[in-house]
Amino acid sequence: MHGGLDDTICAIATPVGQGGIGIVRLSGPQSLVIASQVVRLRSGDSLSSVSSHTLHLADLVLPAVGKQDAVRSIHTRLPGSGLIDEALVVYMRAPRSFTAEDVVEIQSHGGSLVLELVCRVCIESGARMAEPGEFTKRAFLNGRLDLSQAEAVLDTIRATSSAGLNIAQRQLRGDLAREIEQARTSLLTVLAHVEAGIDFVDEDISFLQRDELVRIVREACTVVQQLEATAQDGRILREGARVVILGRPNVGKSSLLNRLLKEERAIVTAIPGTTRDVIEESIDVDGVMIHLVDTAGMRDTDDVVEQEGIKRARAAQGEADLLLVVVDGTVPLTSDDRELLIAVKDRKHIVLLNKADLAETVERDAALTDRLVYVISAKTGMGIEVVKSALRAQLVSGCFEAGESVMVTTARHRDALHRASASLGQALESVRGGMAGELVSIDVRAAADALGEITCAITTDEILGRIFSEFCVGK
Ligand SMILES: Nc1nc2c(ncn2[C@@H]2O[C@H](COP(=O)(O)OP(=O)(O)O)[C@@H](O)[C@H]2O)c(=O)[nH]1
Ligand SMILES: [Mg+2]
Repeated sequence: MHGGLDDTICAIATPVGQGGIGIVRLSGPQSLVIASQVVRLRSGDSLSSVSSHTLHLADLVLPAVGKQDAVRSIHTRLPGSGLIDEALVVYMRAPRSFTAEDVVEIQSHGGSLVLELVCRVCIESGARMAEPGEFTKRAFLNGRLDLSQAEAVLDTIRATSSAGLNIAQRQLRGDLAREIEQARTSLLTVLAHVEAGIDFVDEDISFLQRDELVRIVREACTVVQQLEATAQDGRILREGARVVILGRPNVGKSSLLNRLLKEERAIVTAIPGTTRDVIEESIDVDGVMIHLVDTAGMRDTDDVVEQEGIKRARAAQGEADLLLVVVDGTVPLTSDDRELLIAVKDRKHIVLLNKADLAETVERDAALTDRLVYVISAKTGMGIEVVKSALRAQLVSGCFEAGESVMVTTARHRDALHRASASLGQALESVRGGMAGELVSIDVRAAADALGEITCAITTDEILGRIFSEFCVGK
């Protein structure tokens, strides 16, 4: 990725394809000059004379054929008037823009040729094609967003559930960053004291001071551990949860999937072995996205297609956040049922006794004790709403529901918090063991640095590259 901020970047900021409106975005010192090559204001004024943050009607035109071959080649693609489209154009003067640089956004009709031509002219006029995520990266490098906020831009774009969006928005507004920075600052204070010669084990200093330092470290440790504990929920709220439906053939797995989706997605027949592939669909349960996976029933079979299906079912089982084990509740458990129940014993799972509309559900079996068990009918819908609530409750602990607490959603943050918490634990251990202040401070420093990675007070090109490469061009 190019590092410099002195060039002007350009990209189509709206999705590929046809749309009512499409936006080409320019950011950098030459934005106005470059945009002027393609923008002719209807008012007749020059683009550089408009007030910042005002919208102007304009024609988009090809510049006169110059010496450059590139411009000539655009002309051959658009013979005639040289008119590309009409547009609304806005100029946002630095630093009051997304990137904190001079930005021009050209809002034309959303045809891909139109947007491509506008981009081409901008590039022929001196702009550089933006790299994926480069606008957001500039916002970060120019100090308008910290790294956790930049990541929240991506989370906002990708959010598929209201809960995920809610967390992304809180993070974008700096809630996570504030909490992290608070903990980090207090650790830096501790370090400053230690470096100034105050030692945790020094007999000369007052207990008050020493205890105060220990208290600060302990407090930071609690904050870090609490944040780390939200990571599991956070990931599920950000990415959704994978729930895999398992059970022997014909117990009603596909019927359950259809019932949960409220559509006839999977083929249901009375013939065992109907589902041979892995079918995946998503539902939103009260703001939590659940990716449901229907699988081939587990059994011994000579059918090679079904064997492959069962192999895939096993693989899906491994990646699941939760397993829904379906059994036919109208008959006693079979050996296949028992085998499956043993296999999922240590996994998060819910057992569903299906077909309750047919007959009285058979008596409780010892194999079902100490498990979450629900009696349902996939056919009539009985018990399904209860199952949905149970699913959600099992997947997220609900700590985000309060609307107050900050949550951690990415593996990168979780990893940094984990290291910080380990270092702080070590520091407290050293204090208790009567170690010298310098030794304690090594761990406190490591913890502060790990926290700094989240907001990027501490950063490396590698971290930046990894984060921004996840974005698409134009963001
Ligand atoms: N009466 C009744 N029949 C059901 C129920 N769930 C599924 N079935 C029937 O059981 C058979 C197998 O269902 P299916 O969903 O294909 O099972 P799968 O093989 O586990 O996916 C079909 O004939 C369904 O109509 C239920 O709750 N009640
Ligand atoms: Mg099926």
